[in-house]
Amino acid sequence: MAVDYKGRIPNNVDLSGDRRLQRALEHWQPRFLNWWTELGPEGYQAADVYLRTATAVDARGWASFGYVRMPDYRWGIFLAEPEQDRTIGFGDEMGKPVWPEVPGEFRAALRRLIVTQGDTEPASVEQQRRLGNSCPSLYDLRNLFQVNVEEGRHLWAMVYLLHAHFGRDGREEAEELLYRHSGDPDNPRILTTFNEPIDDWLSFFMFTYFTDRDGKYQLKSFAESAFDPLARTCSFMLTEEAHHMFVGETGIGRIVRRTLEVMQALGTDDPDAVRAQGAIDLPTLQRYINFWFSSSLDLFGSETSSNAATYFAAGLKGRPDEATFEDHLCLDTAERIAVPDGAGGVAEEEVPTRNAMNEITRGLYVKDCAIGMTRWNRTIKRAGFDAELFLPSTRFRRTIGRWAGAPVAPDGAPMADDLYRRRLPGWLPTDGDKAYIHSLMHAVTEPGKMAGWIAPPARGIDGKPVDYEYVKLH
Ligand code: BYC
Repeated sequence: MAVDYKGRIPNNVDLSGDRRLQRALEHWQPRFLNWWTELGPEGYQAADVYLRTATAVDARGWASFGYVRMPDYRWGIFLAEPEQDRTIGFGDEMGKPVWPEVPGEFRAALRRLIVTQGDTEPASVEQQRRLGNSCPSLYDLRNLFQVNVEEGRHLWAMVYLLHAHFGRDGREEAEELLYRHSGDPDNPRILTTFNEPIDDWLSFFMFTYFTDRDGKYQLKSFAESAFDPLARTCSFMLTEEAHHMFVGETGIGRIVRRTLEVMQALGTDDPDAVRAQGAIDLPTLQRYINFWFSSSLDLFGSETSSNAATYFAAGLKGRPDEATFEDHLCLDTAERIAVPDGAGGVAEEEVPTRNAMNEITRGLYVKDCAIGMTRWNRTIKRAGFDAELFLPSTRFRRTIGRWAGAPVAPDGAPMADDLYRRRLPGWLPTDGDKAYIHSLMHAVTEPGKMAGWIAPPARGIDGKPVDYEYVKLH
């Protein structure tokens, strides 16, 4: 399906064939650009950034690289190729043709899901807007901006669905997406994690590792949707999302490598000694992992959810890679899930599988998160140290779901409430940790140079060397 780059809004949805929709989106476009100027990346708007832009949606060559000033980025509307005769793959409507339009009875639920997804995209750009001023290298600066422009495009993806399929309500929701702001006490973003500040690069890498990975699993669930335009738009978003998680995984991996170099040179893993050399000690990394992992777990919703059961039954939202499951109806099956027993311990509860969909998806996510941990721990072992980074228990520091507020240690052990409250601050980044991390954040903008707390990447972007001038500052 050809991509039309001639119009004001690049697209492969034949926008010029629907004048009303085109006009409505062209009306929204300057608002988006105003938002980008006010709340997008601070500084660097006039810099030439070596960015990839989507030029086709097929598996080959959808990315074209070149220097672009961010405000000139061609944010467009791209849906994956339609699958001929696609049928609904799960739930009560299984086997029936997928829907090109929203059925009236599911309008409110679908709008809510699309708005929640859409809200996260500009939120993340807002959260990260000041990071350019303290980039560890031009390579990293470019990656930050790549992530930012693509999150902006993902907002376009959701706004297109709202405008094209939800009439006046959809247009109003699209406006609201630019009025809510991350961390705004009066008008916050919808989901908790998207109101957390990201004002240092360690948090950025944690966010792209843990929170963008929630994005991967939510998008995979939507890629199964019976509402075909949603499925197709999310399939395409997933191809872009992969790079965001790459940034997180390699970012943390490079920090670990640099820390290990310092530990080896010193012959100790003593945090103070490591810090004295300007690297980030492993216990501090663990505290950041504890924070961002637990926050991201909340994004899957409650362990038992009638919302999730309804979405599955109706065909609105499936499980990630639904085809890999045997039973797509889940009518008479049950799952055993761990819940607080009310007396400080853990009990097992049997719940209908449909009500446990959030927990099933969270379980897949946790396994995926563990892959990076294994890789980093291997590096630590190879360097001759027996320290280990770990994922805290899924019951630790939850604010959503059955474990919300439960006093549980990072290793999963239930504990007395007052002891938990006293110990919790020590398991999370402390004020001292934050002050130390912030003290490391100084912009390094000479091509090929790296800040002292992070190792260089193994290779550059698009076959270019690491010392390529990824951002031309003028
Ligand atoms: N914070 O039945 P429950 C991404 C609400 S990330 C605040 O447990 P449900 C990205 C919930 O809305 C992916 N509120 O949950 C990453 C409900 O409210 P109401 C984003 C929360 O509905 C990085 C109530 O609690 N996409 O793309 O089964 C950079 C009880 O809900 C939270 C999506 O999330 C929370 N953490 O599932 C850029 C997909 N969790 O109805 C982008 C769309 C729950 O009582 N969203 N609540 O007012 C959904 O599918 C579902 O809304 C959720 C919740 C999975 C979030």
